[in-house]
Amino acid sequence: MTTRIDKALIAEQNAKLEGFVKEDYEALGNKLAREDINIDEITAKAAEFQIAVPSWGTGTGGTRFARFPGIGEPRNIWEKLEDSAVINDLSQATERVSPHFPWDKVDDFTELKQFSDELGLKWDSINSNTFQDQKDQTASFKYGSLSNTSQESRDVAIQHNLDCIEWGKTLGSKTLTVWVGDGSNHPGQQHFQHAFERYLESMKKIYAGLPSDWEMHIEHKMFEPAFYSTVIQDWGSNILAAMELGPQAKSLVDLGHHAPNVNIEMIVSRLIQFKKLGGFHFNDSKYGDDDLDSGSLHPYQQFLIFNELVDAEYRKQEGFGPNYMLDQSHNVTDPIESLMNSAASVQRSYVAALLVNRPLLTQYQNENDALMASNTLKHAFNIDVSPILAMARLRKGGAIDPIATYRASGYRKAVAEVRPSNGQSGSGIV
Ligand code: RM4
Ligand code: MN
Ligand code: MN
Repeated sequence: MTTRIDKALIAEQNAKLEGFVKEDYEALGNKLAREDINIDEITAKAAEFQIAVPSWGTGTGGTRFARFPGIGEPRNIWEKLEDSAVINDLSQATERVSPHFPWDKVDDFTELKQFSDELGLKWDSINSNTFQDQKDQTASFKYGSLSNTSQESRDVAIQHNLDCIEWGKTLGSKTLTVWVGDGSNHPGQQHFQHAFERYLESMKKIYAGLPSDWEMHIEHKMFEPAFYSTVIQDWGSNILAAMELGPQAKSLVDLGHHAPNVNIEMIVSRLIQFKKLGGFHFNDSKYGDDDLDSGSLHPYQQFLIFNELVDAEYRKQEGFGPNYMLDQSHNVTDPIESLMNSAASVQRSYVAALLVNRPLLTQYQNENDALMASNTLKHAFNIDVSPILAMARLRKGGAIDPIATYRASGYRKAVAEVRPSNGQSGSGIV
């Protein structure tokens, strides 16, 4: 049984707000017209914007200490898809789901594809998982996967990634995202160069199994689960690996995987310049890989990243077209609400970046007018684009206020009836 949000409820909730949205939209339209911006063109672009939902994000997350599950949590990929459909129905910005294997492994991938088709969902990048051992695994990942000193462990990890490609083909995906937890916890534990060599040798075998129209996205992460060094630690190691592997290998930027205060937007620019920007995992962070909701803490940073992305779009930069995905851990909120909120937050940054007066910015940059260049960006960032986002949703049949409509639907309570808890409340990052 699939519980969906009743279209009549969306219409009823929208009817309460439609008049106000139209008024605000008209006022914003007049304001933007004074800057020679056609609001409807921006709204059309906002409506096209899509960001993928991570399948694991639909469940309540946790920390190394504990996990406090919510009611009606999805217990398998079928239920995660149902929740993803709700998120997309209301937000109209998340038609893709990014699965994680083997967590989401099923016996019949054709059946899974049929189910996602019925829900109007598509599949984004496939995430492999070699950071934990699976039941009956023949060789352990305790000391790493693709870079393990044992050939046997490396082979298991390589085969798992090749399997992911096969499953992804049935689902219609075109990307494999590889993040490994490989690294060390003690100085001297690992020979840095040899570990990286082993990683590259393994990755070359996976790359060789990539269909010609696929990309492989490499995700770096500074720490955790290895706390002294990780094999793909930063964007430097990441781009080196991507360059070594070939044009189908690109780098993925997870916002939480950098050292504090790193200039992520500049990294994005470098990756764009060298045709190596594969995609994003959006989230926010204060200390490390906190997996806080996107834009909840550093909305200006998120905007500055989109400023680079829109700039690349504006310049028609060759080979540009990154995958956008959320990757957050929802420990104290309803994951559906957080994902809808975050999708809108990222969409907001994109739309605000579309409002930057680029010829003027270029002029200020060329004149070395630092203050006015900076003000040009701030001006766009400070425009409240909420009416554009609301109108984009309304025009596509979504909810003007996704969270209010979701709460009015009673969805979580309804699914709690048919999804009794399986009693698992162990700790864990996801
Ligand atoms: C990692 C990383 C990966 C995600 C896992 C669950 O920190 O962000 O993208 O697959 O968490
Ligand atoms: Mn990630
Ligand atoms: Mn992470």
